[in-house]
Amino acid sequence: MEAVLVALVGLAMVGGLVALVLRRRAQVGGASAAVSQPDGRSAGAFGPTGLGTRIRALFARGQAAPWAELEDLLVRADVGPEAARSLVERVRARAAADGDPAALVREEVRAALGPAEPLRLPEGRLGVVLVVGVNGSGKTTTIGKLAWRLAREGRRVAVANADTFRAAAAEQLATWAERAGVQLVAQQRGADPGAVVFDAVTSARARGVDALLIDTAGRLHTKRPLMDELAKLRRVVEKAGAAVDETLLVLDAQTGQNGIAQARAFTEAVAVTGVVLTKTDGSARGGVVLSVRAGLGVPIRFVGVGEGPEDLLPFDPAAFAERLLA
Ligand SMILES: Nc1nc2c(ncn2[C@@H]2O[C@H](COP(=O)(O)OP(=O)(O)OP(=O)(O)O)[C@@H](O)[C@H]2O)c(=O)[nH]1
Ligand SMILES: [Mg+2]
Repeated sequence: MEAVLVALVGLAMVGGLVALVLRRRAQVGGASAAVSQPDGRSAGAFGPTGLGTRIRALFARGQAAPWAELEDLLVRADVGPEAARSLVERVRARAAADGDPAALVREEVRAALGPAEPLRLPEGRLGVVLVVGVNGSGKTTTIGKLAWRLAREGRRVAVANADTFRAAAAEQLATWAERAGVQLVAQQRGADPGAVVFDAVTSARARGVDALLIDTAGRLHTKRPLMDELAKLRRVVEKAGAAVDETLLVLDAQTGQNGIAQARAFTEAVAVTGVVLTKTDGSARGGVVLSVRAGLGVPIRFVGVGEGPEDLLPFDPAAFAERLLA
């Protein structure tokens, strides 16, 4: 009897262990198959806008078709003049038949943003992400948070500091690499960014890294040689035997329409594949999301909602539209 009991307990323990191992594999595998799937939390990015309330109040006044006022409300929420005009046109065309303008605005915002488009990294070979943007937009912080997220999803991650211009840049990235538990490739200040990138790709390939995130120096879109340098870095990645899979443009949500104009120059100089909209935690003007989508034609991959490692959320358009027009 005792022997049977011992055998049963033993079996249960082995069973538990197997279940635990299987669960761990599923977690890692599941996460890496679907990189950064939207989790709906990005709806918390911007503070309450009150836009839905204002739109409903506008139409409740009984005044005949306040379309100009609606357009004005949208522009003030940073939607951007062109995107606001076309949004109002579409709502107006449907309003006679469909009723509730606030609900129509929400539907049209959703449609304008399209589906969620998470970061795309390859499976089974090195994925390279180049991170670009103007000074202080949040590039280094975004790399730190992204490294942290990808490492938590079970990927082997490395970060490279191609910002050899600013004295404190390497130190800042080193702190993030340590926090995220990922490998750092850096050289001394003043080194050629191309050389850093070549080294980083070579060493990442040798070590079987899954994702290499490259930080670049902040630059003004008006400085031609610096913009050309970004194109050069892309070629260096190729020379080292890899390819840039994603070029993320980091954009400060608080810079409004001026930021969009700068961003457009970036998309013209380098093949930007996605935008990371940072500092959305300090902004109530969520309309900037629409300006980015309409003005740049590039999907928003993530939103930054703070300075901590967990403060980078996959962008969820549906949840965002709900919240903007709540
Ligand atoms: N609140 C908040 N702060 C952020 C966010 N992203 C970045 N920051 C802060 O913005 C400041 C600039 O961030 P960096 O990551 O150094 O910006 P950068 O683009 O690398 O700057 P340069 O390398 O000088 O061009 C830092 O104080 C960050 O902590 C965010 O999503 N929310
Ligand atoms: Mg930086």
